[in-house]
Amino acid sequence: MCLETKLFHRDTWAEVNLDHIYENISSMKTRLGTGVSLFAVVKANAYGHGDCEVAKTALDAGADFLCVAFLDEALALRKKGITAPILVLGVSRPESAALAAEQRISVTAFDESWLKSAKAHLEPGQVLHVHVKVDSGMGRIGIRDETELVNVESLLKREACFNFQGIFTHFATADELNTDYYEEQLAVFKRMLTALTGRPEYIHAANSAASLRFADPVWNAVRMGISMYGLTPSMGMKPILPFPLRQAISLKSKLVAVKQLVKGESVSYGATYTAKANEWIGTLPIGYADGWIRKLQGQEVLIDGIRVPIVGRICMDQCMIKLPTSFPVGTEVTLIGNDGAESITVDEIAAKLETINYEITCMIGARVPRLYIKGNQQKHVRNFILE
Ligand code: PMH
Repeated sequence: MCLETKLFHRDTWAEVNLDHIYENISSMKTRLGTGVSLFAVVKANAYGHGDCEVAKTALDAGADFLCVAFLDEALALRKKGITAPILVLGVSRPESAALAAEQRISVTAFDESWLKSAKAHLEPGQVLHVHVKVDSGMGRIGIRDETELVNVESLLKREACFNFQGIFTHFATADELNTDYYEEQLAVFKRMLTALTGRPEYIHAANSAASLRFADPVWNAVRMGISMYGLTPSMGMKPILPFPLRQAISLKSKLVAVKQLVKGESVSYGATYTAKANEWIGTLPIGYADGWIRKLQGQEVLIDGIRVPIVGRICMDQCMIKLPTSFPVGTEVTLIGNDGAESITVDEIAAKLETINYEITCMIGARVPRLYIKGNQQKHVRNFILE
């Protein structure tokens, strides 16, 4: 029995090619050269790809740090044996400072009062690693005022319970071809840095888009997210990517039922699709509860290397496709990925849903097992439901 069928019991799964992730990181590292650290962004379950598998691959490929959004995501990585440095990019509760320090998890600070409160929650002798966030124009979190930054720096230096490990900002438009706003943000960040009396170990600003397009001596680390997964930060950037990105994720299913509808018979809730002639219809065990949302009605899938449409409304756990002819139950169907000469990219699904590729990989649900490919072989399966 192959690994795949032992570890999950419904024929819908996502394949994650860790070799591709490794290659994307290696290409970025070559581009960065020496002296610039790589922070691998594995928040949101590694953009839907699976946190510890991607984290391990990133570290193998030479990533220096991992980034997550919330402390719980960092703790989940620690629980799975990841000992590498981790930075929580978002807001942590000051009450969690002792836990973060104990687990050697770096946190983001963006005001003085947070640090004072965190200090009160640390145990004697503990040291909390802190990265200070500067809001240079994203308008999300961060220090916007030089005087406050100076006060934060002196507090961090004064108090032995803090290690001022890094300072960073985040760009709002680095993926847009017009660079005006990016340049303004960079100038704000540089001005803020000049207010400091010293420099922490890590200074980081660039996301994928900025690191794929620009280099600046002001930063000595980059935060690589979407490009690690082989996806372009924006459609506008596709023609100017400095190296090829290899999409890591595919989404697969199998026909679980095949029948012939007689002309005039309908399919699914609302009976919105009616056969115009005698038509072959296949059923797939994937639906909106897996992230394959109802707006994907009409989207094509691949079977035997050809494109066929999803017909009728997508149900919670199932959807139907129109087949050109009868196919055996058990035939593999590709919703994202390659089949023969045909391919459906994450970007195609994003375009269909009028959104960005980031949202597509994140929305593939926890009910879909992830099957990992490494060294060109099926390596292991992660089934979140049975964890
Ligand atoms: N750093 C921070 C602070 C981020 O929020 C993100 C992505 C990254 C780095 C990585 O960016 P990249 O994936 O473009 O390389 N954050 C988000 C977000 O909050 N919404 O979409 C992407």
